[in-house]
Amino acid sequence: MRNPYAVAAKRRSGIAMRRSEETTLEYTANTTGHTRHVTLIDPAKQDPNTAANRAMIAIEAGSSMIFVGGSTDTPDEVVHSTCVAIQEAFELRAFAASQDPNGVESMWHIPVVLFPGGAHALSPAADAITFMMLMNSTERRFLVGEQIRGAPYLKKFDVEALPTGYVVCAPGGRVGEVGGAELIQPDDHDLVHAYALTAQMYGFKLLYLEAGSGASTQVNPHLIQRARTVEGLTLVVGGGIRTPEQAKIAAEAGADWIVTGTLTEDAANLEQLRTRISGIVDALN
Ligand code: 1GP
Repeated sequence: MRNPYAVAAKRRSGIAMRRSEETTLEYTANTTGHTRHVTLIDPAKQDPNTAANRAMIAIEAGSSMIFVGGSTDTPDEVVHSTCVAIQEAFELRAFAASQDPNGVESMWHIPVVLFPGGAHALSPAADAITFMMLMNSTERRFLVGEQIRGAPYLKKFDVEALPTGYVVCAPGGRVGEVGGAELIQPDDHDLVHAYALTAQMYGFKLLYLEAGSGASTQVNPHLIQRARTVEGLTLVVGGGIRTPEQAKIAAEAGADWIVTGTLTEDAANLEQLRTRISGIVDALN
């Protein structure tokens, strides 16, 4: 049963609970038979209105989920206004589609999911959060510390937790540095398998293999293949994916979800963004 306080808080935020029939965890489980695409929006890199416009283009181009987060030091208020702007935009589009005989309302039933750098980057307007253990961090803070700070807040605001094992692979980028990660190297096949098994045994539902935002090379497909052999995990792969060919490599290796962020942030305009995301999504089908 839903927490009435959280429902009221979401309504006050302009969130009309578009996705009440299916949990986000159910949505992320791969029952579609093909790899889906996540658009990552970093609230530190654009204003909320721009974020909402980019998110709408991403969905029109075939993206199936929005992650909000990325930077390590974005304050709550900025994350929250970005989530609200995206939710309101999707709500309006869903309503418009419901009034149009040719409209497809369900295409706007897209979860807006926090992808936090820590317990500071939260919002009650999100549908869910990748509730992550940075499994190969050497720092307690990223293994369990930030999670302990964030959990009461998420409970209070009824933000659904997606239990996620987050594993940073070389080159790792800023998240590898800030997170104190012992990077998984391209030939660490047994090690990534051990991490995947550990994630499964902890009961995590998602395993996110991350090369780092803007990485010069994507996660080695052999690492994805090895992680794929562990059952019961939804496999999310991101970092350094910029072309349809790269997306296809990750999809064929077994990724359930491909995340791209940088290609959205550095698109010259919305039409270029549409072309880029369509190209990636087409390569996954
Ligand atoms: C970062 O995996 C994501 O967490 C996306 O990376 O910015 O390189 O697309 P990019």
